[in-house]
Amino acid sequence: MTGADENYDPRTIQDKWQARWEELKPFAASEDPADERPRKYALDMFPYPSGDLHMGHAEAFAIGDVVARYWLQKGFNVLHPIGWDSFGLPAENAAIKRNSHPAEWTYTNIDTQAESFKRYAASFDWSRRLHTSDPEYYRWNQWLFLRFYERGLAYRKGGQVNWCPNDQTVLANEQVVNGHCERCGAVVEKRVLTQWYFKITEYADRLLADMAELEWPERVLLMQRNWIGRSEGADVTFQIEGRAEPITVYTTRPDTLYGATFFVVAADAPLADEIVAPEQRAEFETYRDAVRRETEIERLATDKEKTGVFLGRYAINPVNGERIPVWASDYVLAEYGHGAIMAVPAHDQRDLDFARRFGLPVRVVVHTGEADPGETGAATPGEGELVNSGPLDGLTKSTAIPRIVEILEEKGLGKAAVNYRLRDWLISRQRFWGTPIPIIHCDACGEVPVPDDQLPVRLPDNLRGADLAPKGVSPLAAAADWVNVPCPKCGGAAKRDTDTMDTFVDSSWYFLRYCSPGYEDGPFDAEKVRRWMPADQYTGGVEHAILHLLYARFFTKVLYDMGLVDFTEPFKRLVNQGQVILNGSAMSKTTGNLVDLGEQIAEYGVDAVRLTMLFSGPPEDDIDWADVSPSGSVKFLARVFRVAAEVTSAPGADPATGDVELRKVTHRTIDEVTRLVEAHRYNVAIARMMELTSAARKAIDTGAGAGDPAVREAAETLAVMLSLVAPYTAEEMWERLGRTAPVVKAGWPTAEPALLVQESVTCVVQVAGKVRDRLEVSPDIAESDLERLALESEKVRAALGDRGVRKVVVRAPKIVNIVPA
Ligand code: ANZ
Ligand code: ZN
Repeated sequence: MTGADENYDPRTIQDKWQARWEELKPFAASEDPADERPRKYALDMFPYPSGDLHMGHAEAFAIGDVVARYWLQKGFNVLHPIGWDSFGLPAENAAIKRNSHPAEWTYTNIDTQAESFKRYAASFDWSRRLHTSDPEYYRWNQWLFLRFYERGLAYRKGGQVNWCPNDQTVLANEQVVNGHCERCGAVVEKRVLTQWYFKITEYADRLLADMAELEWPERVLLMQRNWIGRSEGADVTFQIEGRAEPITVYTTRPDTLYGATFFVVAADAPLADEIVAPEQRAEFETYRDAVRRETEIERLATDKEKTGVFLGRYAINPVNGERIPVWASDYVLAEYGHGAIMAVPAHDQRDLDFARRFGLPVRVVVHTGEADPGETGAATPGEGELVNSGPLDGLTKSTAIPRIVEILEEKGLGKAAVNYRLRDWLISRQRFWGTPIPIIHCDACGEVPVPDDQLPVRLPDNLRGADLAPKGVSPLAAAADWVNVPCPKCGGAAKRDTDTMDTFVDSSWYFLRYCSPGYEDGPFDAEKVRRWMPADQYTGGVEHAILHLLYARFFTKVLYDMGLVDFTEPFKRLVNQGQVILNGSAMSKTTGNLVDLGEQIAEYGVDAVRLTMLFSGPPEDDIDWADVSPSGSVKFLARVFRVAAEVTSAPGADPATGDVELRKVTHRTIDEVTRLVEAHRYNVAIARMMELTSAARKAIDTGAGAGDPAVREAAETLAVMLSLVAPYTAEEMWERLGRTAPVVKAGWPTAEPALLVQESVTCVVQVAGKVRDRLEVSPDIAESDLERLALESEKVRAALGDRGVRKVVVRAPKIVNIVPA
């Protein structure tokens, strides 16, 4: 063994093995029916091709890769695919700037990212690669749209929608974050437009109920639950004087019905316009127009003074016949419940603010023991005893609710009701680079679906540059030769729908397409999907907690109802990685607070970057790149590499004849790392590998020597374990050890139970120099653990009495000396 051989040179190793893996294809999932290995599906959220891979990708894909490689080592037939979410606005904006076609920018970036992924040693089955902007893919978006359409789950309706003035397109509610466009950050406006929707509300209950079977982070489930926003209450009908039709309101507090002192209709709802009295119309219209100009943020701000207009009408309280004035205001939303409310100022803060602003009466109907809200300005929403409420007097809030619902139901004045915050998913966009909606509008026949055999409806390829500039209507509208087509039904002159689909449609089912890419008879081969799905683990960012993850769950349920899949949840287990940040804040090109992945790799090598990502902490934590040490990772890799390079025993040497102490460390490491990897505690698993490396080093230098079979066993174990984290180094170690590539298929080691038996040692605990207790502890107990155990000892506490501790001296594992204050 020469010195040069023992040098760790990441660049040479990377080049060598990247080329070899291209030949070996160790990561192809097998579809061979004779392959009896159990299957696992490791899914990563597919990237948007915004440029080259960045640090965020490097983290997410390092995590997903550990999972896939672990399963491969464990002998599973693993599906670990990759593709690109390649429709979307940035490509279009780039094309406008460069006077080119969005496809040019998109596919160039995809190629760059694909090369970088290969360099990064991501264990993908490249034969399944897909791009959602390929007609072979988006054809099936269109096909699925048409199936949704047939089932009444895709429909067009007019109404108020969110409009991003910057991107010049509508947005789904899910894409409006605190009143801002999720993509560009502009303040979202309201417009009244006719748009396409998917009826996700029909699945609200199932989306809630099925969460019980998901092994997902609790905070993601909570975000989905809140977004769906199920509430229980009652619908109550009020007559309006001078109007035949009664008006229904939704309330979560029907028990407070006797405390309703006024009535409020959403100012921008058609109902307000319909019922306003002639003498109030002018004032109302001025107010309504102002409300329409408000952004969602202004509208829902709780600290803003309440505004409104009296509509000159009265509603009749159904239980006591009382006449209460009807107002219009912006704090009632047109799109929630029935767009109208009974206002109970004593027990609802918004109503109280409104009542105080306009001098409306406040009547307490639930006695909570708190001060009078009319005087304090603080509503009392809590539990209490009912007063001023006829048959409800003396009941508590929680018994009064079912009682009043019963009374209302008997009299036909109301009924129990459930409401959701969730709205239908608005999917049409007025931009070019997306899936054309496969509908043709005919004056004679109305909406006519494009027949299946005419799919895909391809994007026209003659639009480029300035043709794509946002103009409030889809750029496709300008492509006359594309838009004007004969009606498929009557043959008359008709026009294509010119909107494209939200790109979240593309990502709602791509994981199914991976199971049978290239399939031509449908979006996926049901048989293959049955084999692989649901995905065993899904890895990606928490920013998708609501958007993508909710939509994908919805799609899966619809496909289940269509009989196309036999499961109702797509992702059993979800892992959300944290962000890679720098100096305490998010990385960003504009502020220059940025670390370039390519530069990190050039400087430290792929393996060190991957190792650093995984070693920095648990996957869900943020990584501050200013606090980590890629050069420390390089040193560790060099150290572990040298251990393998120095082994002199022959492959297959019987470890049973080797040094028992080292073997014990090796097998304890196997046992612990297995459990740590299963629990996603990769950082701790790596720490264990480092300890084993030190033990092996010690054995070579001052113990059994490089020829001992136990040293080989330790080195081989390290190579296999490291193949999850630092694949290039592991592969080179494996080869140096005289084994055959690829190491990722070497098989995960199993710990020998006999070597796990831990003797204990007796630790003496002294207080002020006197022995007070004896603890049986593991020989490799950490100092901090030992200190804690000693301080927790009853005998030690008794000896300390009420004295504090000045100092603790720990000599693990044998002595702890406590110096009292
Ligand atoms: C009377 C009442 C009394 C209410 C009380 C609350 C407390 P969630 O839980 O979000 O479903 N509401 C109903 N429709 C509304 C709309 N379109 N815009 C604004 N507010 C609306 O909230 C339901 C409650 O929000 C309903 O119960 C209603 O006010 C209000 F002491 O009715 B409540
Ligand atoms: Zn027609």
